[in-house]
Amino acid sequence: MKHDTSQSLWQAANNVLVGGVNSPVRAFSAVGGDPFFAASGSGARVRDVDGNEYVDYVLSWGPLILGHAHPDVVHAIHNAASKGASFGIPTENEIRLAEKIIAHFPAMDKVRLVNSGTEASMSAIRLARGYTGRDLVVKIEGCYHGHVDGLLVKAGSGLLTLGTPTSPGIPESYAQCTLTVPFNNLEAAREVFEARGEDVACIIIEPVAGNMGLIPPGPGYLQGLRALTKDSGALLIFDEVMTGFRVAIGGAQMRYGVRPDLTILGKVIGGGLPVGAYGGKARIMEKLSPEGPVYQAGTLSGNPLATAAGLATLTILEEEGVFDGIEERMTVLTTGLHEIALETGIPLEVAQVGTMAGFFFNDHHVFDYNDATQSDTDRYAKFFRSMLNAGVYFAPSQFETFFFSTAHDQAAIDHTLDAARKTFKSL
Ligand code: KE4
Repeated sequence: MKHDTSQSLWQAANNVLVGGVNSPVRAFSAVGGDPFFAASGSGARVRDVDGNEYVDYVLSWGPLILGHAHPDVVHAIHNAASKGASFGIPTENEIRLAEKIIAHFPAMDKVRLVNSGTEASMSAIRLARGYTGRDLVVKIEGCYHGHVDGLLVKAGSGLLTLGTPTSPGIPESYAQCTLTVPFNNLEAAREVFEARGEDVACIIIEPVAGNMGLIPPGPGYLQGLRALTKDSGALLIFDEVMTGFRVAIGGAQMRYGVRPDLTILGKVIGGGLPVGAYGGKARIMEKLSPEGPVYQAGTLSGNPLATAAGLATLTILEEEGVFDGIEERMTVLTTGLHEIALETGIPLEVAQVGTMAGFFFNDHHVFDYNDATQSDTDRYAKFFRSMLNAGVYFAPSQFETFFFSTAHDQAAIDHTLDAARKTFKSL
């Protein structure tokens, strides 16, 4: 594959953009080599500036559940743009998108649209603190909720030890309000709530972890967190930025039958344009400005182009059989990958939940962050580069998830499995 144009753009990018990118994971640091530059996308495939084509399993990190440049989404954006890009005045589509979200997420009476998952997480936590009058936040080790100061925190030495920042620029005082517990460990969470429950404003979790690779919740885990928070008066926040409209059309809360107090959404609800959202019961949401005292605002929140793209996406996704079709076809791929690994004797832990999946080069069951970090990241990097050279683009990190769309047809699956057969032999 030729990469001359990508290479020259990469040089230019590094002159003016930090690390050549606008989001760190795009720099391919975890897998080596330099990123390609996207020129266009169509359906399941993305084409780079040198004309190389790849079956795309990153799909802009989840949003493109209808694939690239779906005609209905393109038309919706074009139609909205022809009437004006932004007003900063209420528009009807903000109502219609919120109505659709609430129809699929009955744990929400009201929604606030924002511009990113990070903004939604940050705002939901402020609302939880404002509603409960408490300061402590419990987060789950390995879960990611955007670059929120108080959540870029690693576990303290003990379960009950307040966190320490994982990034410079975050005051110790911020981390001192965050406790971190392991994923899938209800006992650890129980210990925190027994010791500090009355000070805990909320626990925030990716109900299916997607940012340490993909790790589903163990049996009863989410239900257990629901009970703990109910007893202590803390709010349960499901960060469904990735899992919303992905692990089920109603997200993890539909799939596992657990209703959180606040839900965070993003990605799919914007159809590829910048959207985040958070919502919950009216008694909580009414604390938010302008109804209540908890302040949050945004110039481009509910932007007409983004709401149009989101509405077009959800309208197709909720059509009879569309979501199930994606899930069923993705199972053909994940089953095929697992079979190839078995045939070649390469230990591969594969997990699929709905229309998202992950795999670890690991010979143990991966149950939490500690297990995930035991995976063979060098082997993942080799896998990634070999598959990329064969025209298949998986996430440029072992600790990410991959996604499917309505556009990933049998031809895309066959191409991927053929490439995997050759790749696994080289690992
Ligand atoms: P954004 O601020 O990037 O829109 O959303 C942050 C976020 C919040 N919650 C969850 C569960 C998320 O997965 C994310 C963002 N996901 C990453 C992929 N692991 C986005 C890719 C990137 O950072 O460039």
